[in-house]
Amino acid sequence: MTSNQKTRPVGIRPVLDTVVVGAGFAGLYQLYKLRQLGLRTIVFEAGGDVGGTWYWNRYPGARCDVESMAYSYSFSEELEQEWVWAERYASQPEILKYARHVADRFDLKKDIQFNTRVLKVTFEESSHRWSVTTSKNETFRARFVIMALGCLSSPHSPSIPGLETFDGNCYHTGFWPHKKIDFTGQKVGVIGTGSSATQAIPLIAEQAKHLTIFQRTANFSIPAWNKPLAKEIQQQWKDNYRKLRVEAQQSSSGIINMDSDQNATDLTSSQQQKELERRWKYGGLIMWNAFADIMKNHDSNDLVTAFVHKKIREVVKDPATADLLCPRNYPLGSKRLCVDTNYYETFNRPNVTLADIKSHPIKEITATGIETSEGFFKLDSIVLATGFDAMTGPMLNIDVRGSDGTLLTERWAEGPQTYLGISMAKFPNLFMITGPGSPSVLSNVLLAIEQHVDWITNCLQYMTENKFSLIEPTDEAEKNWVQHVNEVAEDTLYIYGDSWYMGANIPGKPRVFMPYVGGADKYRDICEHVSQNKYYGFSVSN
Ligand code: NA7
Repeated sequence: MTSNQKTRPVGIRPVLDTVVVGAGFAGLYQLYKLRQLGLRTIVFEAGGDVGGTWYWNRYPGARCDVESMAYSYSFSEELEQEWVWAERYASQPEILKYARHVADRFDLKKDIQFNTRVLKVTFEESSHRWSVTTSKNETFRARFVIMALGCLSSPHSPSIPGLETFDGNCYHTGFWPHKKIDFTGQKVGVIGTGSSATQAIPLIAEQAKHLTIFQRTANFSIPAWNKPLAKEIQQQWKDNYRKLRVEAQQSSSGIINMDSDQNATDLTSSQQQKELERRWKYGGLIMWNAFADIMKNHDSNDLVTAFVHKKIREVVKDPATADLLCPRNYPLGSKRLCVDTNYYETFNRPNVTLADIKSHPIKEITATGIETSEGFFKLDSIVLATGFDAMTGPMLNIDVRGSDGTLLTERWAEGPQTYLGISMAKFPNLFMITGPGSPSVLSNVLLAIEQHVDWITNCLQYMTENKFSLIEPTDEAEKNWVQHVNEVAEDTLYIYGDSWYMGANIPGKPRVFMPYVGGADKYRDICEHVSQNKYYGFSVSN
């Protein structure tokens, strides 16, 4: 302890250069980069360890829907070369192990305070510092705040009457217990049929005595064809990583082999079917970009929809169940595509029932089960696979107050207002990693994270070198960006799905398409252009 620390009154903390909120993949890499700049940084993390999404989402079958060789950091060649992935798509335990490995390898944990939630961040006009208050009732001051909160970190529990009266066990996929849950011999109900549910359902069905799936909206799910990752494939990636990373950065989706440059309308019917079969056999998210016009042209989208319906009917033996599982009334891809292992096959099991709660809504949950307008389902456990208050929820859960007392809740009342999804007018020196208005969840998120962290780090270096103390976007730049984000979305079919991208899954949330759909490659160019032109659209001052 230095003499300075000895005499400091209790409760007063030294002024930091930077506070980072969150120790998932974004926060970890941001800390690594800030250290290189020599900035004094503390990371606050609500969980008990690193990993973010992969720390919390421990439900059975949790797995990334981007292939493991691509869903990994690119900033360290040594890390790239030494890490060995076990499967084509990494499971949650393996990804969490990877995050822990990164934290240990780069000695990051010593600057992270775990089990500490940031509750309030306030810009202090007098000192031009952010004051950051945590759940441990401590307040820190910092020049910069970087929100590394994740896009899907605020679990959403539905307000179904009686939910709290249920006597059995109730779990949320996004807040899964750390101990092993055994459903053997139980009657289990899963509410929801999004990505989390489609991954969990096949495994729960293998254990449970009986599983009932309460489906409000059928989702499109594409087989992952997951398998152990062959050594040769892994080596090919490692030998070509630099080239492949650049290729990914220069693609619209941030994922290689995914984008298409051919419109369905330019192909014959047999060419269309051949391409769809090829993508189905490859598996996973690439179905989303089967044709260049899939998210632009209803007819092109309809033919991919019909193809997936055909596949569902080929797998699911009971025609009525197959029919219920066929998604309708919204374009494929406008809600996040699911990537599964044996999802549709599970409905052929004798111990699985699909309950259609669109036609027969849930009336209430009682101590012993779920009452729908069709009848009563007696249950021992309920799994809420009901998603997240996505993209804006994590920010709005913190009491954020900018200059002139501006409240984030008021600023975002009609939907998120950001410049580039990275910064906001009235919130000087505050940055968001993969915030609303950036491609984030529409691209390979790890790539999106690295791009934002690099951009923010360069910006802080620019500020420091030029002795600037404050940076924030102008109102005009922010307004223009929000308008651009909306315009590009309105030109696509994305806006026709009641998705979490649109905020449609949360009652009362403004319906705004939140991620930037203009392409990760194009977006990267825009960010470069901004920084290379003296942070065009920002006002910088000392
Ligand atoms: P999602 O994709 O938001 O799925 C949530 C599911 O829960 C979806 O099927 C919803 O039906 C259903 N849901 C939500 N609220 C209710 C209520 N009140 N009653 C019945 N059903 C409800 O979340 P996930 O966790 O699966 O996935 C999130 C992302 O994580 C995913 O997209 C990947 O990127 C990874 P709805 O469709 O709203 O009718």
